[in-house]
Amino acid sequence: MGKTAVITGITGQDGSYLAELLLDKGYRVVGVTRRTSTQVNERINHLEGKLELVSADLLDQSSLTTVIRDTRPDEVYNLAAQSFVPASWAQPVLTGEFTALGVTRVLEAIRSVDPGIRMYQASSSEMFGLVREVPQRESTPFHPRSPYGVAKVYGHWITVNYRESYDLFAVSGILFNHESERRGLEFVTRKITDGVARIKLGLAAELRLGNLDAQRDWGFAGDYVRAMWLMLQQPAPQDYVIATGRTHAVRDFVRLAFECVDLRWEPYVVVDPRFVRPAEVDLLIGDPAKAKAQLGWEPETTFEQLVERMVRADLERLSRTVTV
Ligand code: NAP
Ligand code: G4F
Repeated sequence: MGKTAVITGITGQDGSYLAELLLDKGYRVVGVTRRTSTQVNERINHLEGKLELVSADLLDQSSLTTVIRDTRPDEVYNLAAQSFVPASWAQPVLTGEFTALGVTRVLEAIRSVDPGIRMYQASSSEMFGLVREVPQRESTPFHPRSPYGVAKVYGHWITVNYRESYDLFAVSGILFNHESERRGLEFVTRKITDGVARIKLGLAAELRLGNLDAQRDWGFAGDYVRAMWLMLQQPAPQDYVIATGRTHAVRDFVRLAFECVDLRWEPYVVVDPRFVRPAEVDLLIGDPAKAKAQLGWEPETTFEQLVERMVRADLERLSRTVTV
């Protein structure tokens, strides 16, 4: 009999890639969705019939406990969160409820039903914020720079605390930015590749962005969900940094993306103060040495391949909408 996994955040970028990975491994996969008046499951529609979907919300303890009690998973991947950093200044309390206290609710559901269930918490490099060390590793102190980052620090420490208090197999993956053609359009990489494709196809004249100097350690989401699974297969629960070990400025991503369609970026990109944040995370670069040594994990997709595949995917998608 294969294992059962529950994934919160199944409709998100990472949820869709993780579901594919676990289904390939023979898992029964139960995805948690929240009730909405319209069902937009575009990232997992291709998995219809293979996934079980159940309804619960990170705000609602009893719904989470019911899902765990009824499905009795071997593993729970808590990927659900309010994950967009700018929205966390607009909705700081809600972000705290989802992204911070939501983690406690998932841990409580596991503890009350079966403390033997293994749990993965989606922690973030945003916790490093105003970085105290370069590159950032598991031991680097946190200094979050947004309500989102603060909420993720809470989620990280409550996971560690439940591990230490109740002996749960609960791990925290400190993942650096990871992207794909399934990334939300509001995040900078996808905003750029979508914008480049629109400009190339004559659907847009400019691309408005904020801080072009911010540096991020960008990897491919499909590589990163492998690390999540590996963390739950270890003999003991531990936290890991998952990153490529390379960093690039937003400007580099922009330049490469325009080069993919044989255009220079300068005539099209407009810096718009509306997209500049109240407090910025200037530089993220992770040290994935522990993950490589203990999990045998390494990223397979380079930065250049990532930019190329995202631009190609957006060009293909938008080409289908252009009438000839
Ligand atoms: P995403 O695409 O924004 O997906 C977020 C998911 O959370 C969606 O499925 C969303 O459901 C769900 N969700 C939000 N609020 C919820 C609630 N109250 N109850 C139940 N579900 C709720 O995020 P992602 O990029 O896949 O990231 C996955 C996780 O990793 C997040 O926790 C994120 O903070 C973290 N993380 C991401 C990165 C990255 O670079 N991608 C890096 C580090 C950490 P709806 O579809 O209904 O909105
Ligand atoms: O793509 P972003 O919005 O991602 P950010 O803030 O780094 O957060 C993402 O990665 C985290 C991991 O470190 C996750 F935890 C989090 O959930 C999310 O997935 O912005 C990246 C950088 C920022 O420095 C931002 O100021 O791009 C800069 N940027 C410049 N112009 C912009 C824009 N970001 C966005 N979203 N939109 C712009 O127009």
